[in-house]
Amino acid sequence: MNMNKNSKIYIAGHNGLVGSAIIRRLQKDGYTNLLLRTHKELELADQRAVAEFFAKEKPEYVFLAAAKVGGIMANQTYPADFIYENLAIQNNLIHQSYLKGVKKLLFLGSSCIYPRLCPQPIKEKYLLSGKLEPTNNAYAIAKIAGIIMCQSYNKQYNTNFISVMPTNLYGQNDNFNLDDSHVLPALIKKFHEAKKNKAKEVAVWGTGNAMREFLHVDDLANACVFLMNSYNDSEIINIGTGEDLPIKKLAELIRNIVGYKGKISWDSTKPDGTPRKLLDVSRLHQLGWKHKINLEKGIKMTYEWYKKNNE
Ligand code: GFB
Repeated sequence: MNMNKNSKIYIAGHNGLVGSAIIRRLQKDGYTNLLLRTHKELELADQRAVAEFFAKEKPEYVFLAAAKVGGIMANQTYPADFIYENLAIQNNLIHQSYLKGVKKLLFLGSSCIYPRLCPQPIKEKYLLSGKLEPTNNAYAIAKIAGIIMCQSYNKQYNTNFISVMPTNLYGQNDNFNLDDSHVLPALIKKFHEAKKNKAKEVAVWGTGNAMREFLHVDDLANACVFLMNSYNDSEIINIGTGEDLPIKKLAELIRNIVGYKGKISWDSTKPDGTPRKLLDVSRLHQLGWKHKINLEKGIKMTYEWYKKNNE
């Protein structure tokens, strides 16, 4: 079931953080027949449009990297958008992949699907063993529905739809808009602007005690191509580094990389979210895959990209 270099591969969401990294990886590996559509060209929430697209283009492999995503505040503010748009997109893409005989589909979930207080590091088998984190349960339920949908189609229709669960991601092409971004890009932007404007202090959200794991998106793309070519099991599989750190340490690391000399203040009116969500990546390691980009190097790469593309 491995892709060959001229397989017709559709990357849904190719302009996003994950989709654009998967494109870079596939092109580097010599896959030449990539099928792409921008959001303007194809509304993935539109069932008829997606059915017509699949009938016309007949992709053989699908990376389902299109989703409505965002950080903790975006999830808390727009839960209806998160659940509606993600269910609509994945329902259409998974169902059409089945109807049109797609050879294999890779569905991207997220580490927020796991229970808020499950044992750490989190094993795939802990899914649905407890209450979800309230700040993002709409998004999490949508992603869990996508997982169960892939597993149900595999069972009933003998499809080959795999579901991968990445930890928090960062890297080039991330969203740096402070209202709906994730923490790492938000802090790069905050410290960069504070340095430029000689601000006295930077407000960081929460208490800083929440622990997070961060994987560079180039490593994620590498893992997705590896799993598309080697993993054919319905069980979900975690993708991460297996290391985490407190937001407090992350803030100090980014402040030093940016070279900001001012103070850090803590805005406790903002939520910490789940106290910890470190993934157990031993199953992925047993398959022979390990991340390559460590956090400090990854942040430096991302900051260089940010300065070149946002100034
Ligand atoms: O990255 P983040 O928004 O998402 O927040 P989650 C991570 C931690 O960073 C929280 C803190 O404890 C935030 O309070 N933080 C500190 C900040 N300063 C900032 C800031 O300026 N911006 C942001 N955004 N956070 C998301 C889920 O949870 O994880 C998504 O809501 C998705 O659905 C994603 O699953 C991977 O890691 O808390």
